[in-house]
Amino acid sequence: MVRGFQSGIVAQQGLIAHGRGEAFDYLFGETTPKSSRLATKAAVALLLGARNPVISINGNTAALVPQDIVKLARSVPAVLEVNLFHRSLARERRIASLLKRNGADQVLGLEAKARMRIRGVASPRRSVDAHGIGNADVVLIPLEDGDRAEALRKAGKAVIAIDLNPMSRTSRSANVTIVDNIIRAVPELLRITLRMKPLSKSRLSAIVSNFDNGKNLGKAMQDMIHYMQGWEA
Ligand code: PTJ
Repeated sequence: MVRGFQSGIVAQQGLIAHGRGEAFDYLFGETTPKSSRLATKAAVALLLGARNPVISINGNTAALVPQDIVKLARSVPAVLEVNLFHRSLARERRIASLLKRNGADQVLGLEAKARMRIRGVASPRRSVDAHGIGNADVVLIPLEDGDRAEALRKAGKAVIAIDLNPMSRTSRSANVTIVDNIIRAVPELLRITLRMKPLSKSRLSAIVSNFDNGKNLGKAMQDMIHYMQGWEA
């Protein structure tokens, strides 16, 4: 993250956000909670069943999992779009070129002409690519702010969040929340995508319908409590 900051990929605020995430990660013993395995399957079912799936990329995501996020986009396949909270054209360009160096053919989010606005978002994240997030039915938003997660839902999109805080507004407003560190969650999404690819559309949609995000977030809290109860100095 420090290297990502020094090379202009990560925003200053991204370092603080990372610390917030790490604090929660300690409460899970820095391992993938059991509850997130179910969420990962539901997320993959949503991605594989989508017409226009898009993966939204911010500075932290680009710095932490540049290679695996590109591999995930290729294997679904899904579109990659740079969408920053603390927006700057220079950082957008650096992130897009980092993704391209890691194998991405196309990265949306930089073309000023293609911009459209998502209603109800005050931050610069409201501006999205009309051919990317604007046209998406399913959007994966790692480390997102609550306003845009809610606005994407209101715009009729299915939202998949990756967020270590099970109580955040983003976690609560997503259709599927993977409560895990992005450095473990994305490789796992990739592994499960390759495994679930042969499943039929009806099987994928059954997996999505059987998933209850509110209930699963409750399980994530239980996972956290369970870890802390078993901890001895
Ligand atoms: O690059 P930008 O300009 O788009 O900015 C990105 C940040 C992350 C700075 C921006 O989106 C932000 O401020 O996000 P928040 O509101 O802090 O939300 C980030 C959420 O991600 C918080 O709930 C953190 O607990 C969580 N988080 C932080 N690091 C990780 C994480 N979740 C999973 N894995 C992590 N490594």
